[in-house]
Amino acid sequence: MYISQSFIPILKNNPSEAKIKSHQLMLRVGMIKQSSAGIYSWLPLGFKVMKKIEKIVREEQNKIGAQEILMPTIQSSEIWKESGRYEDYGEEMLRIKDRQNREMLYGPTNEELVTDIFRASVKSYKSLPQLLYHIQWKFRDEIRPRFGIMRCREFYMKDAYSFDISDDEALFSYNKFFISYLKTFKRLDLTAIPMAADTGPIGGNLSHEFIILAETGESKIYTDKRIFDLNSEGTNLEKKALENLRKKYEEFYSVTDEKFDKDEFEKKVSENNRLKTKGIEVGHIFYFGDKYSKPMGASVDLSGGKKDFVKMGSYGIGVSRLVGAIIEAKYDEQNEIMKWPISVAPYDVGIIPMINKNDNSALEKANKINFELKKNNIDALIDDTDENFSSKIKKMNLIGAPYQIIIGKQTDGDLIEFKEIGKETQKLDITEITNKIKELKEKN
Ligand code: P5A
Repeated sequence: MYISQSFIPILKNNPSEAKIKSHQLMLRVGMIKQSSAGIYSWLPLGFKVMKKIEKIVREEQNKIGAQEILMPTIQSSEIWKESGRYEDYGEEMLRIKDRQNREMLYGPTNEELVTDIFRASVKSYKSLPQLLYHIQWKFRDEIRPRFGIMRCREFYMKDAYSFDISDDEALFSYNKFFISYLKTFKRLDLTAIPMAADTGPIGGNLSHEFIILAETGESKIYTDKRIFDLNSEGTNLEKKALENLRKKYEEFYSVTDEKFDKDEFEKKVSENNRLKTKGIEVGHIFYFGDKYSKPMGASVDLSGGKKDFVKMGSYGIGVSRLVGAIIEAKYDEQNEIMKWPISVAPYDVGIIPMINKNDNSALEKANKINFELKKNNIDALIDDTDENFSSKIKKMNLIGAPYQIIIGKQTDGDLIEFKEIGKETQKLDITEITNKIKELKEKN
């Protein structure tokens, strides 16, 4: 893709209304455009990144046996009255009336709707467990939408729901999502720490938020530094293995603000391992048993002839928020360099030819290189404008393709100037370059 033909509306300077770096960068390189308070359009660069994140989230859901569905954004108030949340949800819920004067709403979450789907067709314990998820827009009329897409009113969420026969089986499902979240965030090159959290309007008594550290985050966290050394490597999806994985994490004190207890923190964590900081909540999982299944009558036949309400959990990932969270974690604001992880980068490589008025040879060379890259499924953005070299580099550094190819006076013969953004330039031939990028893409 040529920059001259792309829709990447870059601003010369940082927009003054943006207070945190992800919001600044997203506006600066035209990833999003605000359409009204807390509501955004996604422009090509931002949309590309979000779609790549969505793909990874989907793959990791499928790996634990969750099945994808798609529920609508508009819901009937009836099911929310059944669960008792219609009034409780308060002003965050956007309520709408249709032409028959029926009360409808724009879904802030889908516990009721998915329970309604489940109860209509699943009748026997033999069909359990069921793990269902969808990736869909949500609306919450946040009192203070801020920080761009980090806390907005309309946002894109992956929400999953589990249905099980017993508490014990339900915790097995909970643990499947626990590992799936660790793996998802790792593929996005983020370290997200599970922290015991409050359940708020979703309900239940077991819950973890997945938090990435960031000074600009809205969640206050208290944790034991040693938790950062843990990972899920080598853990399979068997019940016991998953139980042990969660135990391994829960051994270390790690909580959000609402769960914080100073005495417990100081008792359990030695002074040099204590970390009080801020973070961004990128995922949140809940176990709430029969909170929805009981009032909504979602029960199944048990083996002995009795019936019981199914035990449920729900599991959310902020897909659109993750775009901002990755920027918060990766953007070097001082040097104005963004480096997207290759797994979600809007382009794999930026090609920067130095173009002179009377000499097209650099652009021709760029086209040839791009042809080779394309053959290997490597997506490049070529700066074909006649701006000066340093402003081209600046622009490409903001767009954040993790690799750059520079075609200038130095380019002689088959060797091409290639660099990982922010690092030293190397001289490689096109085969070496494609192999390097292909290898990295395959790993992710
Ligand atoms: C879990 C799935 C739920 O809604 N019901 C279905 C449960 N959980 S949650 O914590 O409220 O939200 C899940 C994730 O969505 C993101 N998120 C937001 N992103 C942008 N703007 C918002 N206003 C917003 N609210 C929630 C977060 O990543 C959260 O973890």
